[in-house]
Amino acid sequence: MRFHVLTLFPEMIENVVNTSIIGRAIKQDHIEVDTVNIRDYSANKHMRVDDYPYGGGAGMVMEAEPVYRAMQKVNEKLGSKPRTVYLTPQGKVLNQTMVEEFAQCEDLILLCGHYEGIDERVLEETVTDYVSIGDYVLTGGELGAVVMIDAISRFVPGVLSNEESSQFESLQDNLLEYPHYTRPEVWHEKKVPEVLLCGDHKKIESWRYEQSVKRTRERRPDLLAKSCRMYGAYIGEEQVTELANRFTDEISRYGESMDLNRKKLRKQRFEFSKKDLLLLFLDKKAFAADMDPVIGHNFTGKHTPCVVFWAGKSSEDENIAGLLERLERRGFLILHIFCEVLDPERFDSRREALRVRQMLEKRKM
Ligand code: 6GU
Repeated sequence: MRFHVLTLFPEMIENVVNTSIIGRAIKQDHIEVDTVNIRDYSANKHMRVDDYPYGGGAGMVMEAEPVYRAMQKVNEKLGSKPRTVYLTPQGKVLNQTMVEEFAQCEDLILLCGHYEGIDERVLEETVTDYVSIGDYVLTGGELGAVVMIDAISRFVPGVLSNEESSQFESLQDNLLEYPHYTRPEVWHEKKVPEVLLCGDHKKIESWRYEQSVKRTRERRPDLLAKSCRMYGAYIGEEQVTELANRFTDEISRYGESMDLNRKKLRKQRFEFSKKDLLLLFLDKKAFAADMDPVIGHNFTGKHTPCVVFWAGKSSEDENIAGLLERLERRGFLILHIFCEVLDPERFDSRREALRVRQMLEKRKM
């Protein structure tokens, strides 16, 4: 991935990105960070790039032309117009889903403003996204740009080692991380929680989940309101089973798989709440005669959101249409039906998980 940073202070970017993990990623060619000094594109013999604001008021405004020329230079070099982010406190506040979305880009232009901002007209012509890194004001966009580069690069293959892996992200479930401990077992008379020494992974995982919820409730109740428990239920051939498990692991650290191929599970009753999310993976086998009655009859929702992955071509398929209707009658809100995505050769679980997360966020806005 390549970042192109347009700024009046290139050294501010360079000093940060050539350090630590991002510095290593650049040396190993996993990412590239090019800086473009907007001042080099000044249309003025004194290399001035700012002027007084029309209408009066405090401060200076960056002129449109130097920014435009710098931008054109980058676009010409690339032979395309990549997504172009203007870093500004007037932008959408950056979050982990946005970070993952930007990580899908091959090239990304980051435009940093200074003074009171940039002439609106050049922004209208060139900028695709307005991003802020929080509700406070900085002296310029450079710190925002390096924050974005750092957060995005973590998702570029090869940037993190196995130990640094981004597979289980804090925040992917809209939960904060649980507390961590290392040796010694006792420090300042404080003992490491007993459960972490017991060796029972199921128990440890469930303790960590509780701790995450507790911590999120105390420190970030706004996040907790957005978090939901994910259930990946599937019926189908082995391939669908594998894919459903892979997806459930990808989208949530604490996701639970439900194998509805097992008769026992199809008979058991399940009640889902508003805070759950049901992910249903169905191939054609799900509608075979011996599978009927299948899903829907033993599930009850309470405005429970539900996303369906269906092997067939269309959601109007008569098999699936009946099932969807039944689910809606039983208290589920069908958010989306992904058709023809269950081909194990082509299924990109990370990409699909991102799509579901984007959908959930849109819904909660
Ligand atoms: Cl990206 N830029 C500036 N100047 N201030 C900010 C910001 C960005 N994000 C929050 N405050």
